[in-house]
Amino acid sequence: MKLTTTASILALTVTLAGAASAETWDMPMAYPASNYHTKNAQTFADAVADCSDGALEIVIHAGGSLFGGGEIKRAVQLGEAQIGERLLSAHANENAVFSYDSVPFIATSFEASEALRAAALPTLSKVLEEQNLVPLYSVPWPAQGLYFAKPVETPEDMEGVRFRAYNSITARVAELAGMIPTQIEAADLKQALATGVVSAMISSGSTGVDESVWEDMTNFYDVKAWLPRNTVFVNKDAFEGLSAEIQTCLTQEAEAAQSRGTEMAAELAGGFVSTLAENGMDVNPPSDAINAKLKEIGETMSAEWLESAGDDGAAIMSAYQAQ
Ligand code: PCA
Repeated sequence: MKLTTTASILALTVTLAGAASAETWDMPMAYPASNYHTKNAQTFADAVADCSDGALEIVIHAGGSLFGGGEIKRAVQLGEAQIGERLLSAHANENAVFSYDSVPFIATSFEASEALRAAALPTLSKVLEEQNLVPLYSVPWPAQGLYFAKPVETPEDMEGVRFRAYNSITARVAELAGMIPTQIEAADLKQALATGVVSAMISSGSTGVDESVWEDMTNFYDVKAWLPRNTVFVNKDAFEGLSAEIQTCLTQEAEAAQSRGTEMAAELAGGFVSTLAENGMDVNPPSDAINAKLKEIGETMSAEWLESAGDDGAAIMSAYQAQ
């Protein structure tokens, strides 16, 4: 009896000591728990718990529940959360480099998106580091298509339509097409559609399925305009506070998460579009007239992006073209 008590006290002491040295990080994410980005991040968090022997626990807060999409980056910069995931292109107002992945028609396949990611990484890391952030991994969304609540065959059909934007690039596409953009997070999209605040958007089949947008929209045009990425980054001080072993555990699992997430996106892309059709949406390629208009918009926007992203932007694009 005495021995058992001593043993249990010992065990308790060891557990408490272990718990005291373990670190817990909050990881705010903007998209739903069911989304593949979020599932992939959960696998990443589990793998980090594993390779750090429980010393680093990452707790995921999906769907904007801890910080809304627009607040995640700042929260991690300030250390209010240690790690987070964000659609970085939504911060192009701070630095145009953040929207390197969303310039229309520059990279329109998974392969091209991967080449562009690699080309941009040195510049992106530099810019993020100046903001006290270290990039860990990024995963693409499937290619972006246009959603409407009516058939749209000509550029005139787009005029005056209220359009959900998720960053300044998508707002600019809308503007150049004569539509009226409002920036709305995916977490607020269903309500905005249901109440008629917006009736169109550009996004992937993934978000269309996550938000069952067939309840409010009827047409999907598979434009394949670009593949935006979600980027996972960590507060630089938090990262530097880790031991070298745990830093390696984190960066190795991040690398694995990037490949795994990219594969998930590519495998799921076709099914998302089929699900839109199965739920009654008309899925079509864009008409020639719409295509021509979008190409013209793309050219305007490429020139605008290069102008606003300056030398950093030029470095990214020439590294991309050199591949
Ligand atoms: N889904 C996200 C960003 C890009 C995408 O495909 C969204 O609509 O918010």
